Amino acid sequence: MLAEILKVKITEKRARIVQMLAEHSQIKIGEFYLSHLFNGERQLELLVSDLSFVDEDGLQIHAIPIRQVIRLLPKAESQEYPLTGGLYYFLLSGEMPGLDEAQSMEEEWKKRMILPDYVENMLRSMPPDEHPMTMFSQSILAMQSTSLFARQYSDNLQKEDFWIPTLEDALNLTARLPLIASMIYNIKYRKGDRILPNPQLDWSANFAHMVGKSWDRHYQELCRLFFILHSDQGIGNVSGHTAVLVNSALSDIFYACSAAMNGLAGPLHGRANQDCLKWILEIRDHFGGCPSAPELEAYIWEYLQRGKRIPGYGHPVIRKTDPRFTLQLEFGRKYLPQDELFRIVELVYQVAPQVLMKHSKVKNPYPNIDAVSGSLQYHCGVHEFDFYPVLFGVGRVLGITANLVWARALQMPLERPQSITLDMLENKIREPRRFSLN
Ligand code: NMX
Ligand code: MLT
Repeated sequence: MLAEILKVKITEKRARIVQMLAEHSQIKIGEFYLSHLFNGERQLELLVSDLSFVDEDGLQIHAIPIRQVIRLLPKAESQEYPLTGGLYYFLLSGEMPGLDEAQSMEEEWKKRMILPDYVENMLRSMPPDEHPMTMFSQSILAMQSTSLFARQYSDNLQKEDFWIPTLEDALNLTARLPLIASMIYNIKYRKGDRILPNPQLDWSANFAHMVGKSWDRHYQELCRLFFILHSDQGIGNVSGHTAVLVNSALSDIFYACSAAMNGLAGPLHGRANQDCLKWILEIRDHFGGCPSAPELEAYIWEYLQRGKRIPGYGHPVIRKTDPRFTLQLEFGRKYLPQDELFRIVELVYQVAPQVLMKHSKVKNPYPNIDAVSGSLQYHCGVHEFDFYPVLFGVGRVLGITANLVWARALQMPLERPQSITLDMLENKIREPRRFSLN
């Protein structure tokens, strides 16, 4: 049924691209300057994702702002946050699902929630001090041998059909994510205990169940919110772009997502949630609790003087408080307003933007998705903050795999920009006219 819907949309979008290229292939979309080569290509519109878009106001999925997405996605009876299956259906199809469609995606995942034994054996044999993100990336990579795309590609799969086994791979990988993440958690922090999935539970609640929190309805709701908020963010971000780049070589979804997770593991990207919670704990320990606003202001000044970055603050694109931060803040205000760490997070939000504006060249002094997520996890008993980037990764693989299905559907080519040397750049500066004729 989903594949049928996709087939119709793929035909329509392929035709739009063919027509655009036939009629307007020489139209100028933008221009770039020398500075772009040294500022991480900020604001250059160089990639196409028809799933989501980020601008200074934050994320839109299929042109709907994330706050509305959360409001519109279907919720199961007596649940406060939407089913993650509905989000995945929406990402892939572009159509807002009803409860039936969301539940049918959840059922599809349940059928596929099986992990090859060797993944568990591999995880159990890894050193105890291995970072959980390394374990997560390795697990995804280890399953590459299960890729249907890779197998069918060797058997003469036609280009127009590349998306079909890619969709199968996407469904298989995403179904296994709660199993992999909970297994890593249990091996690292719960003496290796293994809890089997409960077929009565949805994908997110099953994760909560498999890390030993099936009794905790707040944690189930937090997981639903968390995974949806972390799912997609265009494909210009490091993890999204890495996946698209790797997949453009026709490396399958497992190769691409493993690579993406290695990018997400960086402190400027997904690891910021781990660093942020650690920093909030340092503040608590330094003051023996929640400080006053002037005390915190002085602390942050001193911290910035040491050349440090405030984790969870700033963004390459968004220029205000990230709506994904606000949605989580609202969860905290509802369920844990008196929690000490959450109160510190709220105080940092009051104090840090003004200090950052005065202190540094930061373009956005406001919080991003990572400034609050850890405090909610911590309150719900997930204290092991080096695990938080894995939780980010579980969400992000949803958006990445949906993008990769579409990248194959739209037959996106091998990415291969040109690189040039410093001498060549200096020659262009000396002789701009000669080069602008190119
Ligand atoms: N704390 C202190 N100084 C900052 C911060 C911050 N949080 N963010 C930016 N700056 C400063 C910094 O000095 C930078 O200059 P330089 O590169 O020379 O050190 C200057 O402001 C200009 O940076 P921007 O152009 O505003 O930001 P950019 O687009 O380069 O980077 C981030 C965006 C998100 C990487 C950056 O704001 C940052 O490092 N934040 C902390 C880490 C973080 O929260 N990352 C998570 C982002 C979201 N995610 O999950 O992926
Ligand atoms: C993300 O969710 O990927 C981050 O906000 C970083 C980005 O958008 O570049």
